[in-house]
Amino acid sequence: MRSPALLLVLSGLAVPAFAAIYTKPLQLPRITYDYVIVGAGNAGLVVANRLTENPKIQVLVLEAGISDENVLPVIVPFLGPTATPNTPFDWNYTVTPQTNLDNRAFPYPRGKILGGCSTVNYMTHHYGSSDDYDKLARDTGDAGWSWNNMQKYIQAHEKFVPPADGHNTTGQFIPEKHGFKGVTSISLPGNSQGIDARVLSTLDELKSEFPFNPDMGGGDILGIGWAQSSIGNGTRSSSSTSYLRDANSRPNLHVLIHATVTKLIPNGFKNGRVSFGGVMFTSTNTAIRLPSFVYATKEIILSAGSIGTPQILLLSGIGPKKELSAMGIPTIIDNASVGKNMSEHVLVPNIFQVTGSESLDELLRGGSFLDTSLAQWTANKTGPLSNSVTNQLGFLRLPQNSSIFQTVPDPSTGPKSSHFEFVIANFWLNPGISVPATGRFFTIVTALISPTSRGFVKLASTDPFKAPIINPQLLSTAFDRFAIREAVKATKRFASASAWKDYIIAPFGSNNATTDDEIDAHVRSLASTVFHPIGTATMTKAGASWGVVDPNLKLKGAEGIRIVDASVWPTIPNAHTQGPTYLVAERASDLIKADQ
Ligand SMILES: Cc1cc2nc3c(=O)[nH]c(=O)nc-3n(C[C@H](O)[C@H](O)[C@H](O)COP(=O)(O)OP(=O)(O)OC[C@H]3O[C@@H](n4cnc5c(N)ncnc54)[C@H](O)[C@@H]3O)c2cc1C
Ligand SMILES: *[C@@H]1O[C@H](CO)[C@@H](O)[C@H](O)[C@H]1NC(C)=O
Ligand SMILES: *[C@@H]1O[C@H](CO)[C@@H](O)[C@H](O)[C@H]1NC(C)=O
Ligand SMILES: *[C@@H]1O[C@H](CO)[C@@H](O)[C@H](O)[C@H]1NC(C)=O
Ligand SMILES: *[C@@H]1O[C@H](CO)[C@@H](O)[C@H](O)[C@H]1NC(C)=O
Ligand SMILES: *[C@@H]1O[C@H](CO)[C@@H](O)[C@H](O)[C@H]1NC(C)=O
Ligand SMILES: *[C@@H]1O[C@H](CO)[C@@H](O)[C@H](O)[C@H]1NC(C)=O
Ligand SMILES: *[C@@H]1O[C@H](CO)[C@@H](O)[C@H](O)[C@H]1NC(C)=O
Ligand SMILES: CC(=O)N[C@H]1CO[C@H](CO)[C@@H](O)[C@@H]1O
Repeated sequence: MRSPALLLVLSGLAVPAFAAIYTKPLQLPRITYDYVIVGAGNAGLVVANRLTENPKIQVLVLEAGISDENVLPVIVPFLGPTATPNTPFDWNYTVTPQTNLDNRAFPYPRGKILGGCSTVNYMTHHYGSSDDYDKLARDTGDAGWSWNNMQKYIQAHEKFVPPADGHNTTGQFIPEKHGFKGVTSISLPGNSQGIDARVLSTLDELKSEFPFNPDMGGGDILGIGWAQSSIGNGTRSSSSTSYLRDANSRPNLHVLIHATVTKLIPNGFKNGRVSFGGVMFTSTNTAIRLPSFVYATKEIILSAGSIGTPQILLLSGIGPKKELSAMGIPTIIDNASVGKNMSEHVLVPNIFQVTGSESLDELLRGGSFLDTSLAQWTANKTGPLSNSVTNQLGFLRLPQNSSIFQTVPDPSTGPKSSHFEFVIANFWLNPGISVPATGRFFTIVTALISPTSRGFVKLASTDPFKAPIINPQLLSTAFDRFAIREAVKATKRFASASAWKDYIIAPFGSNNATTDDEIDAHVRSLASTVFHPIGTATMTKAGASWGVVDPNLKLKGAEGIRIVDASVWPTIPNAHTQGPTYLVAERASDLIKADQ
């Protein structure tokens, strides 16, 4: 997706400069703050915004990455998939070779930029099932995490806005479930993908298996319906363009970019526990790389994400003593759970060859269709580029009588939750593998939503600039392999509806699989992830024998550190994970304020 037009548009974009952003440590007006937030990502900027609502509270955010100003691929929605992997705003991680995926290793992007992953993701936005939150409340013994209580944070977070094409959205969502006065812009699809009517007709023809869901936003997630995305006015809405922009003019909020945090520093004992107050970091924007220090008088908020957070904990001597000792790191808090129980949504693209000229593949090939689409987007933020990658998605359950349930208990978070997901796209949607030079494609992406495999993140080196080892151990259980196989079979039933008869020519490549063995081979050769890691700093009950944070998100066994990001979710929600991360960060802000 490279074209000369990209550069032209880039130079013509006028995005207002951020006020509170510093680029070198010496520019910081102070070294002591009430709160130091590590990571200006999805969650970190929510907390930064909420805490600085009180003008007396001084907050510093340290971010390893760059500014998102004028970075076209993270502004134009359909270009989102070009923002990673291996770009100047990606951490460029790779997973270890995956035993159950033909020993393939593949890129594992994470945003290294203001807004973190909310700036580089595919913008699908929703919150998960009510079961997800009610299970979290049960598992942690804190009713504050229940769906009943968490829904008020949807009102605080989202500003539901009209789609880019201004179409009549009656029947595509349920207004009562949404917020219209929050911070982050959310909207329904802003451009037809050409197949919208075929999808709706399929939901009608095969309604017993694929029922229409009138609102995919959250709570009741089963069925297939219109996708909601973090897009407003045909432009990406990230935690940077929303929560940070919103707090830009506050003199009590400072953000330092190019600042990689390397260690959390203890400053004594409090209530019989190790207390932390210092943060060590290294600027990558100075001639000589020397460590710098800042101090938090109230709390350090660790929001470095599911990979960065365990890495920083381990570098600070907080983690499994055996592993730390083996690396020569003195153990400050022995906790076996740090970096463990990582959970992911496995993704498999199921691609079909199609007829006609409706598909959007030409956009990926960067020809004249991309040029005219960019011109349209530049002129008035409409057209195919104003839209995300999908117009319809859905969450589905395995039948109750599935053979796997004779040996494995149902791992979904409850009866209103799913086992797998469909993401429907009218083009070649195969993350990491380029579209062939010719041909037209339609993709039903399947994702495993209730995985039982658990992986881990651990240090590869004591050098904070070396990537940690990331092994999600995808499809390492019989349940996971069964569920993804059944998900692929479901796409074949979906594609057999009459609406596709004059559209689909044939399955593409290994999607021609019919037997279980062939389907398993198709999965092993193509599967990757939806980039939704959670669980590496799990929340458990206070006093539990495992877990990293208490239900109030305070680091177990420590004073002065709270963890606020996707890593605290013990079980992966029935959602793409930015929405659940936003809600956790909104409630975390209330919990922090309550302790002031
Ligand atoms: C390619 C991709 C596509 C995705 N698509 C979707 C989607 O369509 N919908 C959806 O809901 N979710 C999607 N996700 C997932 C979702 O975006 C993430 O789950 C969520 O944003 C994570 O938020 P977080 O706050 O936990 O972490 P992040 O947003 O990653 O924030 C962590 C921040 O900490 C910084 N940091 C890390 N280490 C350090 C350090 N040592 N020092 C200083 N700073 C540090 C990082 O640079 C980053 O800015 C996608 C993710 C990716 C990568
Ligand atoms: C990731 O790769 C890109 C492209 O090679 C590079 O510009 C960037 O600096 C890399 N990021 C990191 C964290 O190494
Ligand atoms: C939108 O469509 C609904 C029914 O389909 C109709 O009742 C309503 O008047 C329409 N709204 C506008 C603004 O046209
Ligand atoms: C979107 O556009 C409308 C109308 O032009 C404007 O009022 C609004 O502020 C814009 N929203 C954002 C988030 O830019
Ligand atoms: C991983 O999670 C399970 C519960 O799902 C728990 O029993 C186990 O102790 C956890 N492991 C670690 C190392 O925390
Ligand atoms: C946006 O611009 C395109 C041409 O580039 C035009 O066809 C379309 O009508 C415009 N849309 C709006 C809402 O102004
Ligand atoms: C499950 O039940 C349905 C009918 O309710 C039946 O068609 C199907 O064959 C059953 N599947 C198994 C694995 O028993
Ligand atoms: C399915 O496609 C593969 C190529 O991906 C091909 O090798 C195989 O022969 C095809 N099988 C059938 C039955 O068409
Ligand atoms: C698994 C484990 O070691 N968990 C521990 C994490 O740290 C807290 C506080 O030290 C302990 O209570 C947990 O048992």
